[in-house]
Amino acid sequence: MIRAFVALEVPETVQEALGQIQGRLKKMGGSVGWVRPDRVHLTLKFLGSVSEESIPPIAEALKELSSRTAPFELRPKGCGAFPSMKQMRVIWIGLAGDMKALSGLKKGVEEALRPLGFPLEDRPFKPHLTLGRVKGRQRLRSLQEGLLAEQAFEAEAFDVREVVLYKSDLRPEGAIYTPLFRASFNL
Ligand code: 2AM
Repeated sequence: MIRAFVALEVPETVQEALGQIQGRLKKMGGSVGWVRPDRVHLTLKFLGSVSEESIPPIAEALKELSSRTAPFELRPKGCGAFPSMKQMRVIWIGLAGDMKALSGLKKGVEEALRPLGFPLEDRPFKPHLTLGRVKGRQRLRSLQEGLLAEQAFEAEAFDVREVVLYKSDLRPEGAIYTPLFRASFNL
């Protein structure tokens, strides 16, 4: 079985800016599993464990969706924590730009994969880039203050031109994500 998800890649220029904000937040201390900047992505749909045979139809469905999708622009902007700043389990970077196109793409992915047996997501879509996952409560106050000080964070805008089907391998040192299939937008 393959642990799979559909996501958008972020370009290197953005990864660098994410590495910089991570560096500043790391100084606040705390126990956080920081996502390596080159592994940061925008998840559209987590598929869970899928069989090897189901990869080609998933790829085909994403290809069909991409053939009627136009490129659009996104810009990393702001930051916060899930489920809340107080509870802080996931530290994220927000997104601005063509949010309508992004929501449309998310909906398109849901609809494309539904016939393959993937149930529609019932939680609202909260587009984000996960920067780190909080592992312990120590120095949490300092981390919260650090994150509040970064509210004005922005990185360079980038064009979204494809969706990527990823394989995720869970490792003690952090998950490894490998692209299995890229579906380029064709409009
Ligand atoms: P994230 O986008 O908030 O980081 C690969 O595991 C990606 O799928 C992660 O980046 C993760 O969240 C997202 N994801 C969504 N639902 C998940 C789940 N139930 N288990 C693991 N990852 C999930």
